[in-house]
Amino acid sequence: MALLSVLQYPDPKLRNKALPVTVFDDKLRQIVDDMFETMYEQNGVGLASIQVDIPQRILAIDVSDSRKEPLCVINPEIIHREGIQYEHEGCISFPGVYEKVERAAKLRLHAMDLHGKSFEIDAEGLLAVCIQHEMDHLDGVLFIDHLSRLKQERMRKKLEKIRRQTF
Ligand code: GNR
Ligand code: NI
Repeated sequence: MALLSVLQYPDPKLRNKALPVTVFDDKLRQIVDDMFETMYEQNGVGLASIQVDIPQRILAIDVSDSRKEPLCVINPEIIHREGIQYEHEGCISFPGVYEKVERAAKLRLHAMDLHGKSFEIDAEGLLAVCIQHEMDHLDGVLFIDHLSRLKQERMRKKLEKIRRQTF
C-alpha cells in the first residue's frame, strides 16, 4: 500500500482524459488499493484516477459514515438518469472551496468490478452526486466547470487568495 499525491488545481493534468481499463491484474489491484488508502487519508468520499495522475477509468468511492464500505468502480457508464439535485460540492483537488452544483437526482450505473465482472447499481443522494463528480474527472471535467461565469470568476479569486495565504 502507498499514499499517492493528489494533483491540485490548476494542474493541467487534471484536464487529461482517462482510457478504459482492459487488463484486470495485480497491478490494477495495487492501483485500487493505493487509491482507497489515499481517499481515506484525505477524508474524501471519492477519488478518481485522474486526480492521482493515472489516466485509466477507475473510481474509489465510500460515502458511508463508517468509512468501511468501499465501492470500486471501473469503466463506469450512467445508463439512466432522473430528476435534479442541487447540493454543495467540494473536491480534494480544490481544498477550501465549496459550491452548489446541479446534478441528476438519481441514476443507474453500469460498471465493472476489480475482476472485470459487470454490475449495475442504483444511486441517489450523495452517492449519485459523488458518482457524477468522479466520472467528470475521468473526462477532465471539474466541478467548477458547472458554475456560472460569475461564480467561476468568484471562485478563481478565492483560490488565488487561498494560494497567497498558503505560500
Ligand atoms: O470528498 C469529496 N466530497 C464531496 C462532497 C460533495 C460532492 C462531491 C464530493 S467528491 C470529493 C472528493 C473528490 O474530490 N473527488 O473527486
Ligand atoms: Ni473531485
